[in-house]
Amino acid sequence: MSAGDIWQESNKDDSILKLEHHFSQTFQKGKPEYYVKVPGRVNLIGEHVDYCGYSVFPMAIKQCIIVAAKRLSGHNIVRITNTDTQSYEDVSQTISDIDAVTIGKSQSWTNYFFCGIKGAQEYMTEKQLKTVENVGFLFAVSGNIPESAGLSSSSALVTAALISTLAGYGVSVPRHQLAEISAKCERYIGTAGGGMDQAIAIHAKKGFASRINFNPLTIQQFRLPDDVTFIVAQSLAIKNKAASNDFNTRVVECRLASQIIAKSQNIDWKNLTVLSQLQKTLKYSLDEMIKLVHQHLHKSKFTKNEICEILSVTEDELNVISLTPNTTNVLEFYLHQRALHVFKEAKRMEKFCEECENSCSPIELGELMNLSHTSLRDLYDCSQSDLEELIELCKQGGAYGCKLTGAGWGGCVVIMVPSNIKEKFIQFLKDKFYSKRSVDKNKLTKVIFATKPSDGAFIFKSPGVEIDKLYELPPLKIL
Ligand code: NG1
Repeated sequence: MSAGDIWQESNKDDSILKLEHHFSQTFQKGKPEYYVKVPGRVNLIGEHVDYCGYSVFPMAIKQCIIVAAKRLSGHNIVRITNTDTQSYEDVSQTISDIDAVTIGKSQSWTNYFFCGIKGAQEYMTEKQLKTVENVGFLFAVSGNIPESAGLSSSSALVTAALISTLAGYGVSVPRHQLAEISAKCERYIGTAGGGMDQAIAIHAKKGFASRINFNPLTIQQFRLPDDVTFIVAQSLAIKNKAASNDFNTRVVECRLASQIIAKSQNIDWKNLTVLSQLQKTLKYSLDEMIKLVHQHLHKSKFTKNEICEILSVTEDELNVISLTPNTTNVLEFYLHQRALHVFKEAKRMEKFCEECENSCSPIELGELMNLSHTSLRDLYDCSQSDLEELIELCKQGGAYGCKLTGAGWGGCVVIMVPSNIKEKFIQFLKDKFYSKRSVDKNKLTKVIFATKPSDGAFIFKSPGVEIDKLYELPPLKIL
């Protein structure tokens, strides 16, 4: 998709019609002016490495968040409603009162949405764009990305809120910048994510998986083997990563690993926050980095006191330099295992891309996915018993490869199977895994489904609505 076509033709399927109906019922203000659609994703390889600066390899899925939007002239308020009224409350808020500190205090669905609005406002302030006085919004949201399942529902929501707000203010932002703004503003919720989810949500291309490189953000599209199908299966173990400090503890462990190795190499460690930066500074290969892990990080746990001694800082200093607000109470860190996972996963990711470009053998690609999962389980310690049961069954059912996708500790697995066994495989998991759990028969297609690489975010206007003429706002355009 080129940078210019974030605006697309109207696309009125059933979900849009339902959303439009909900919008009109709730706000009693006629029809939405425009819609923003943002997909979820699965990550095929490169797990828990984006926040260390290493490349990832996700693809967008067709499950998405859709926002129906209308601008309100003369009001500085935003009203947000969700089609799932049972689970999500409506909210009305003065836009200028949305602030990062309050957002970080709870993980309500509207706070994710506020992250996006806040991100849009900050971008406009930073670029000294003329703020649009007294313009508010009506937003109706619908979505079918399973929540807290590692399919990036939160980033899709934040990104949809960001694009909806910027579009409403008539601000043009290139796609790569949208991804960066969205990654930054989602951190207000309290997790120190690396940017994979927002980048794929914005840059995905139908039919392709994307290699996403960071610093600077670049995207390369890759074809996957023709005769395979990717299946997503939920473990049914729910993990809300913003509600615990597990995710941030991993981010911090990787940071501490890079700082301790940096100190051992006489490098100014205080400014080193990610492992890829350390590698760049040292000009070492990934294999050389792996050697450093073995030389300088012991396998047993590091206590906080020990880390303070090695880095010659007080606990208070360490809290400020290296930890996040929700990890200052963590007393034990596994640095050897986490750094080893990151460097080996970065190597696997490179191999995966080479394989896609060359022989594209499903057996080789599947093996790399399996190795990735084993490392996530054994070195990164972010698997979970239901996930493990599912992984074992996938292997028995004839998968080429399978792994947890996203942060883990529950959520989904992504499985690559030969296309000709797709139906049989899904039935196998239904019989062996889901039949033992109470899953409503009508919901089975939501807990296990085949997926294809889908397009990234786009905006489309309601048919017949002349957006640019509605208010005296700048034209709605995103580059
Ligand atoms: P999930 O939990 O699927 O949203 C998280 C991070 C990613 C990445 C993966 C692990 C956020 C928004 N997402 O994904 O950036 O680090 O874990 O590979 O923090």
